[in-house]
Amino acid sequence: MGSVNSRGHKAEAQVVMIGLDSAGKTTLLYKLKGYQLVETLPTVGFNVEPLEAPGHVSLTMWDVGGQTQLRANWKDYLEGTDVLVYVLDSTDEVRLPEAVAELMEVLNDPHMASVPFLVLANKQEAPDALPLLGIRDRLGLERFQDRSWELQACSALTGAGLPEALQSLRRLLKSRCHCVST
Ligand SMILES: Nc1nc2c(ncn2[C@@H]2O[C@H](COP(=O)(O)OP(=O)(O)OP(=O)(O)O)[C@@H](O)[C@H]2O)c(=O)[nH]1
Ligand SMILES: [Mg+2]
Repeated sequence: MGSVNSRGHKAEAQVVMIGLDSAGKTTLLYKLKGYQLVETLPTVGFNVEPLEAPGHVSLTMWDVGGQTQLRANWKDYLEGTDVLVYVLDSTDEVRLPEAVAELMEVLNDPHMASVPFLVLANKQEAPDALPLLGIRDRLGLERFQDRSWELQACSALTGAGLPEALQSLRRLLKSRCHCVST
């Protein structure tokens, strides 16, 4: 994955987005691209789109299907990842432990050693969404002292929190590759 510019630096950052089915990954990708919102279908395989983030950061964003039988394929996308984006459905309290367990498994993959990650607590505009602080406590991310991570609330539906999510991505990429200038 990826390309190299004339100075031998990576020209685009590789961002891999995963999370349980129905977390809102495809909706998020399309919202970031500025596409008209349409009702999505569960992703079988992946979607990939180039994306320009603030500060002239070029991203290639991979959106990988999250249905149970597809999760074994996640590891095929991890090599060469500059930042992992993990999307949570903030309204799905029942499956929060499952979402956390899947995240932990991915973070243990050898290709993910020292890769920074961004957790997006999506669907925050929904009345039954768990508040961000509650989600933070349930994730227990404080145990990851040895790598960079951020947690951000957002709504792929309204777009709230997405500019902040892109800023988080930029900060996390800074520590990772030469595609972000100071
Ligand atoms: N209320 C609300 N619904 C959302 C939001 N984001 C996505 N959804 C809805 O959640 C459902 C699933 O969204 P998708 O984007 O297809 O989910 P996904 O994570 O790509 O799912 P898979 O492709 O199966 O892994 C759709 O009905 C979306 O409209 C959000 O921010 N708020
Ligand atoms: Mg999808």
